[in-house]
Amino acid sequence: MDRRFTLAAAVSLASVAAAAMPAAAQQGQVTVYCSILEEQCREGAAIFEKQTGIKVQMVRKSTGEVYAQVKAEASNPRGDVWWGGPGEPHLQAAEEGLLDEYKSPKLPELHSWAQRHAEQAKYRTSGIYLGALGIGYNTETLKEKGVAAPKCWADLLDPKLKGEVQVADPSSSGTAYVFLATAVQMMGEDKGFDYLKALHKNISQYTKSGIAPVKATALGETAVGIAFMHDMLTQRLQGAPIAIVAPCEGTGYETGSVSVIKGGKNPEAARKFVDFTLSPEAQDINAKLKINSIPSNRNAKLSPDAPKFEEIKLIDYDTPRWGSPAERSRLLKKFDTEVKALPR
Ligand code: S7P
Repeated sequence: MDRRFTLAAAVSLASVAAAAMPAAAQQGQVTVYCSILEEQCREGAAIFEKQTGIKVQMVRKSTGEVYAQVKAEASNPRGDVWWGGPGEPHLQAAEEGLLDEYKSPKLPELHSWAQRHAEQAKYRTSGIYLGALGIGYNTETLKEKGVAAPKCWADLLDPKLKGEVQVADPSSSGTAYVFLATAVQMMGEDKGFDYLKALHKNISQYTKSGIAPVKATALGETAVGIAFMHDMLTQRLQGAPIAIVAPCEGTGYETGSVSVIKGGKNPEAARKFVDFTLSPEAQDINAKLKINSIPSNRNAKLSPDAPKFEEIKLIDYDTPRWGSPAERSRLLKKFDTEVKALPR
């Protein structure tokens, strides 16, 4: 038999067989712990699978929950990538040796703030978006209750708002941790905790996820929610009677992050997924879903509706400091014992 013919036939048969196989079987898989919103996670997975043929196993959890899971799984990591959520839990995980260093070739396409974030983290996490923290209130509910519209953090202490303010729990939610760190940084630790204790009297519940207070405000289940301004804007663009406030005293902000989990089973696919999250294709998902955080890739679409950072009084928020293991663990413990445990 002609050996060349046999080889050529074998190669061509193999290509036919490969073409008939599902793309995922050819390219492997990646497990992504996703801390942005469910709809963003789903859309991202679909685009990435189509682009690469790599099958995405997506698990959506709040940022603090993913941090706890990655830590608990450290001796046998099950996740490959951690996509999204404020930077502090990512930084804590990085410092604790739970994340891999990865210098994505996409980094030069990013805004300088995102490049700085990656550099400060020794490339164990990278910045994908910015979002400013704010107050949202349901205009109809507030009117019914005869409460003046809040303009400042201090206004949320109004006794008329008893049981009418929602924010998430900072242990599970990255959003709420940014709120806790903002209060401490803006007011000083003692006054910040005094404020949180006073606010506690008006809190109806500390929700697990950061987005829950936004949805509750949109539905009028709570009069006031504390969360990222762009998430409240999404609800307003969908017709909810939500007004958005950049607090008069100033506010903090998040650096949304992405990281490769150390010891994951699919490191190559993980790095590809990180490259994807830093690309305009992934970051444009936000514009499509009307989620108006500020993308880190200079070529990604910035929605004209996005909250204008230059018009918001931002504090000099120190993400690396509040993301250090010592500070984050200490603040969370103090919040649990000195604020959450208080009667209301
Ligand atoms: O991209 C929208 C966004 O809200 O998703 C993340 C998410 O809400 C964080 O959830 P937790 O607070 O529950 O951890 C935010 O980082 C981001 O702005």
